[in-house]
Amino acid sequence: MTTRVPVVERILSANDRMAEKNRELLDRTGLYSINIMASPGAGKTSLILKTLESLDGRLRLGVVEGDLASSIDADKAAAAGLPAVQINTGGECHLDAAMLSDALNSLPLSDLDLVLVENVGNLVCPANFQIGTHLNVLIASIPEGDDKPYKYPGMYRGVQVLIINKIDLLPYVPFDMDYFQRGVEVLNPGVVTFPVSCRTGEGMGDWVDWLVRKVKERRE
Ligand SMILES: Nc1nc2c(ncn2[C@@H]2O[C@H](COP(=O)(O)OP(=O)(O)O)[C@@H](O)[C@H]2O)c(=O)[nH]1
Ligand SMILES: [Mg+2]
Repeated sequence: MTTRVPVVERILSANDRMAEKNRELLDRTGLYSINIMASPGAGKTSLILKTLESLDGRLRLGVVEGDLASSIDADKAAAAGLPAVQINTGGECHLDAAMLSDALNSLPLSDLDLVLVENVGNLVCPANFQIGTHLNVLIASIPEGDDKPYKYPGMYRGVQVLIINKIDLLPYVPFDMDYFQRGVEVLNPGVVTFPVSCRTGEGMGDWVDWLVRKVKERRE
């Protein structure tokens, strides 16, 4: 008697298939890409602008901005001299792979090294949608409070880099860094972490040096 061996295949959703296509396009063009996620006001746009400044020409950046409405963030990136595309999601609380695909088509990909994607600001939906980028980055900021890893575990689990922004506010805002980091460690042990201030520039050197190494490693 023959026994049937169950074959379990991952059935790709339409979004995952589109995310794979985005990744193929990015890889074919030799581009590295980052999905930046955080709550509203944590400093996503500020990180993009400060990263541009700190890179000082070492990488050529393009920007995709995701918001429910307005082109405020893409306008800021464009004013800083970056090729930028704004996605307005209407009511959606996250970017999806089809939206990123449209945005990539509007960027001069062959002139770029790195695409920074600012996802819609919240700590829930973006964690559940792959868009095809290479790296997921979460920005936590000091005024949000030290309990967020405990309250939004899904977001903290799925990222490869954690940026702790607004460290210039540590003297003024109650924030127990040990408590925060213990919460992160349970969800995402050893996650690469950069404490920074986009206001003063503290910590930005370590972040951009790491980023430049990451982009170069992929090319070798
Ligand atoms: N004190 C301080 N404020 C910051 C820092 N980074 C960003 N901000 C401010 O936080 C607010 C929201 O920043 P923004 O980059 O627009 O956040 P986003 O909504 O995540 O894109 C703005 O008023 C920024 O000037 C920082 O490191 N320190
Ligand atoms: Mg923003």
